[in-house]
Amino acid sequence: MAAAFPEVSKIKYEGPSSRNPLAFRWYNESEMIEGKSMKDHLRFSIVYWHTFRGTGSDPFGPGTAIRPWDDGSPSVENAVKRVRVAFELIEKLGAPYYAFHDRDVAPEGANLTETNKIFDTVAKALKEEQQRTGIKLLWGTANMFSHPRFMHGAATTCNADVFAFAAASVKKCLEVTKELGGENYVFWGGREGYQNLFNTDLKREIDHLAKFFHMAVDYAKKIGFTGQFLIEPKPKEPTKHQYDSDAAACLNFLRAYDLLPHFKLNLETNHATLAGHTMMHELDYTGMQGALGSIDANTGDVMLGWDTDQFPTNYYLTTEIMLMLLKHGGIAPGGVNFDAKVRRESFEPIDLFYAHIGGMDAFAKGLKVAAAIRAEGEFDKFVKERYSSFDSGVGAEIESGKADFTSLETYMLQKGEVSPNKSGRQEYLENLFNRYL
Ligand code: XLS
Ligand code: NI
Ligand code: NI
Repeated sequence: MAAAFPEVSKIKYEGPSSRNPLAFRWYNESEMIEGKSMKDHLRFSIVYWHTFRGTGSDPFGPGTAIRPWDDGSPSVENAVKRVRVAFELIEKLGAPYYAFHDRDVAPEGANLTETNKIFDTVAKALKEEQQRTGIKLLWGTANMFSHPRFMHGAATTCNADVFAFAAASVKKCLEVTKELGGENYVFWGGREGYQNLFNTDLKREIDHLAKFFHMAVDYAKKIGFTGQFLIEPKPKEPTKHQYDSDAAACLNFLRAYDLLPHFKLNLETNHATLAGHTMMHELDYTGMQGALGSIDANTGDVMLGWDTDQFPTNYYLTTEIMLMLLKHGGIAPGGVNFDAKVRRESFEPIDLFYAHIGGMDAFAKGLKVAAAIRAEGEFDKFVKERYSSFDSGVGAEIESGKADFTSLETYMLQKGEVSPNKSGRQEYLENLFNRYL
């Protein structure tokens, strides 16, 4: 097959002074940072859905994207042709991973048997390309939100047949993910939520969701799939309330239903924003509980309150993210997965390269800045000092469990008033952060 991007050769690192828009200025995959290569820190992954299936459509109009290799048909031939193009792009970008939904790579057939057969055919092509290029599958997932049958949800539907269909979809997708060596398996609960509590049995739906996840864990064990299970929190869109609304809600659900040993979280920047949190918050909250699994790298638009899934280009954001990934011991076996799309106006194939190069560079720069911040240790020193009253005396007694209300009252009656508070120095610290950028 002729190259889809003949005008683009392998994207190279040319350094910060490069003026070549088809080169990396920061992403130098073999550069060592904190004893590990950039490639191993970042574990970049390209998504199949936005990059190879995105058309640029929005609620106000149809797609605009020009994709000369794609005839737009739901044929198997077209799906296989797309696989070749996908791997050409991923290889030229030098990303080590990719991720897909079952329905991104393979169209549905007339019935489940046929659908599964088509999936196997496309999976064969994916495997060939993985072997040819060395590119690996970061995660697979089943799309259980696009087809009309999932209108009331998948695992949280009111229709038991739909639950069964969803189970069959995940079973098949787990088998294919295993066959392709996928290192994780993701659940984003597209329609697992509600629009109206007047028609919803909240408890029953959430119980069903937990049952569904336990079935997935059992089946993975049965077939020997050892990849990490991940849940991807998102508060709204498409439903007005998603059950996996943010990291705290997911972790509470997993703990309540005895699923925490089997799941971690896949955190997405734009979802954190929609939940009213910063990505840094979601990462730290999840990381402190040992549940940080992977990230979907993107960003929203400050002027738009929806999941615009734009490519991240803001160094401040990527530095905050990388600070958290380094703090919590890295992202493997997860990765930095570009769940991001070129905007409707960027409709030419070459825009796919500009977008990914910018995102990869932003994360590489963020990694370098985060490592510099950590090397000097100013923030750590400040935070340590801020809590130093808990290192000895009454603070140490509180932390060690020696103190109780009575002993603390005795202490305070004696002392009369607290030691003076110290400034939080927020502006000082924000200025310090900018010094590294
Ligand atoms: C949608 C989600 C989705 C998941 C995979 O908002 O981000 O793309 O990552 O189902
Ligand atoms: Ni996502
Ligand atoms: Ni999203």
